[in-house]
Amino acid sequence: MSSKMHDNIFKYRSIWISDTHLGTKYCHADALIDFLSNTESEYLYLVGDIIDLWAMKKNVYWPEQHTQILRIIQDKANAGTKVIYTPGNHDSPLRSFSGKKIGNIQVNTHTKHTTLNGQSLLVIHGDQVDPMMHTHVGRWLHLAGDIGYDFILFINRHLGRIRKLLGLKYWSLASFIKNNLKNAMRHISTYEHLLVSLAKEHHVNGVVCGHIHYPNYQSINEIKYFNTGDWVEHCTALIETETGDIELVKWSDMLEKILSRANTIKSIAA
Ligand SMILES: [Mn+2]
Repeated sequence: MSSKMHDNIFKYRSIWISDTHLGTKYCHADALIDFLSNTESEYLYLVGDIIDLWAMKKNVYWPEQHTQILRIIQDKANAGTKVIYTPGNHDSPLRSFSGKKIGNIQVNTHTKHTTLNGQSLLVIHGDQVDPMMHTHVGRWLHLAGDIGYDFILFINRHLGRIRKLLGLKYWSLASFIKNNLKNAMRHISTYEHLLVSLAKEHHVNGVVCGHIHYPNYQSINEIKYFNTGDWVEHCTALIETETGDIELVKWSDMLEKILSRANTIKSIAA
């Protein structure tokens, strides 16, 4: 599927996306192009790690679709969508533009959004509170994230054989991963609580962030926590409906709706 299906535009008051990691091969660029082309909003928040300047230092991967994504965003800004970019740790050099505009795109390290029903939300990438960012474990986790699942699957396939060749006893990668998952879940929970504390310091009703690639929403101590997820794995976004409610949306679900609507029209026509 490609680009615009005009009859199926999803209209929202606000959209938040983060962690698209343009400039790496991990970005699901086709899905992101379709999402951006099939949605309209008054506000579009880019909640950090949009362009992965950090990864591009090591290796530049920039297919045509990545330019197209930036162009779609730019066109939206030029057409009147309020586009606000709150850079993350992978695009932190852009933080030096805080308070300024790049074209029609407003850059801020963090910002405040008020929903139609009066809820104030702090919008921030989130690495600012990440305690793991500066530890060995944190760096290792981030590195593992960068290497990705392909590598883990590759190891999984060959590890048993290699260990046998080396005369080592059986060692379960599965339980190793499970233990690491437990640590990861603890890390996520710590992160969520730290952002809620930050929201409290800013005297707001909630916080919208990204960074840990874990789409989620919940209330912690009466503060709303929203994480947009990412476009590396989940292809998710947060949206504010035209009545002021906030929802987590998945591109795959939206695509299914578009396709089933198209099929209904086709069968009516036939
Ligand atoms: Mn990040």
